[in-house]
Amino acid sequence: MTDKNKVAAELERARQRTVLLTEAVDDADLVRQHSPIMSPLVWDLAHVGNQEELWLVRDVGGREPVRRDIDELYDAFKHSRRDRTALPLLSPQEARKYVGQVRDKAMDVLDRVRLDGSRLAADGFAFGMIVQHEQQHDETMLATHQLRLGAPVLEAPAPPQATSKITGEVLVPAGSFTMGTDTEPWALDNERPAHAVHVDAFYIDAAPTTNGEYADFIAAGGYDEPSWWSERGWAHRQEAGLTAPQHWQRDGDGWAYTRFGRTQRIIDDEPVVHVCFFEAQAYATWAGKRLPTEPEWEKAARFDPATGRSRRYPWGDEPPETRHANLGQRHLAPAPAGAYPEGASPLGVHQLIGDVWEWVDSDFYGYPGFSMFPYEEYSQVFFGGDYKILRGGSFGTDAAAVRGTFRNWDHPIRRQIFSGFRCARDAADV
Ligand code: AVJ
Ligand code: FE
Repeated sequence: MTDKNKVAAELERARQRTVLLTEAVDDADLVRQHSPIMSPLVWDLAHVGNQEELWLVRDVGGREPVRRDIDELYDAFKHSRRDRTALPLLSPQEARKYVGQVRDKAMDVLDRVRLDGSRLAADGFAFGMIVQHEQQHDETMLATHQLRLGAPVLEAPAPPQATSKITGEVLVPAGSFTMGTDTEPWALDNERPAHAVHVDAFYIDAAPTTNGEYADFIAAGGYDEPSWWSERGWAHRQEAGLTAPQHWQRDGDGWAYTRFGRTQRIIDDEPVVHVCFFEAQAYATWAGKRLPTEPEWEKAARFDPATGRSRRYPWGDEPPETRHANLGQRHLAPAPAGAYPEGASPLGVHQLIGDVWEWVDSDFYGYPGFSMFPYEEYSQVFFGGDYKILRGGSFGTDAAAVRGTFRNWDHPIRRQIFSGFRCARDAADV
C-alpha cells in the first residue's frame, strides 16, 4: 500500500528543491539563455507545472484544465531548447503562480483519489512519475546553474572524505542475473520488465575513474592520439576542439575547474565529471580497458552472489540514506573514491549510485517485452541507437529519481550533464 503522506512529502521535497534553484537567481537570470543546449530556468519551472497539470490534475483527477492555452509552449517536443527564450513564456511571477495553482489542485486530487482505482494511479505511480519528473528537471536546472556565468549563488558543504583509498577492479563471475524490474512501484516503463540476462565474467573498476587518472590520460597525449578514439569520437573531438573535460582549465602545471562559479584546483581522487561518451571511451581504450555494457553495470550494482537475487540498490533493498550515496544536491561535487563504503555492492564495487552518472557502452532500446507506459515520449521515441545509456545518478540526482534499475540516456557528445564513467574489461579465462 502506498502511503499518501509519503507521496505528499515527496512532492513537497521536489518543490522545495525547485524553489531553491529558481529563487537563487534574479528574474533576469531566470529568463536568460545560459547555453543554447539548455532551456531558460523559467521554462523548466512552468514545464514542471504543466506536466503535473496534464497527468495529475487532468488525467488522474479528471479536472478541468488550469491553463489549456500554454500546453504547446511547454511541450518539450514542439520547440528546441535553443528556441525557448524567444517564446511568449509565462513570466517568472506568472510561472510561480501557475505551479502553485497546479500543486494545490494536485494535492486535492491526491487526497480524494483511490490509489488502486486505475493503472495510472496504482501504487501512486502517476504521482511518483511526477515527483521524478520534477527532480529530473531540478537536476537539469542544476546543470544550467553550472553553465551560468557570474558570482556563485548555490552553497553546500563539501562531500565526505574517503575512509580508505579505493582502487583496482572487482571480478564479477559469469552467469545469469535478473535485469530490470516488475516490482519496483515507481520504476518507469524502460526499466521493465524483469528479464534474465547472461553476462560473461568481467572485471569492473571498484570506483569511477578519477580526475587524477583522467589527467594522466591528458598528459599522455590522449586527446592527440586518434587510435584511442572511435571514428565518430575522433571526428567529434576534432570538430568540437576537445582538450579536457568541460570546465577544466590549465593551472600552472596542473588543472583547475570552475564549479557553480567557484574555481579551484582539481581534486585528484574525485570522480571525473563533465566528460562525453567519446571521451570516456577514449580514456578506457588508452587504459587497456573498455566501458562496461549496461547489463554488466547493472549486474555489478545489483547481483548478490549469496542469494542469486538482484537487489534494489547495491547496498540492499533499503532506499538511499545519506551514508549510502552522494545524492540530492546535498553536496555540489562528487565525493572522492572511497567516501561511501556503506554503499558498496556485495562484490565490493563502490559509488555506483550517486556522485557521477556513468556512461555505459549500450544504446537506448526497450528491454525484451517492453511496453510503453504511460506515454511514448518518456522513452520510446528515444529508442533506436542515437542515445547512449548512463547509470547510477549523480550528486545532483535525487534519491527518488534513481535506483539500481534506473536508465538515463543522452547523446554521446553531451557533457553538460554530471557524467563520468568507470572502466571494465573481459575476464575470458575465469
Ligand atoms: C531521462 C533525464 C533523459 O531530462 O531529458 C524530463 C527526463 N523526460 N522530461 C530528460 C525527462 C521528460 C529525461 N532524461
Ligand atoms: Fe520534462
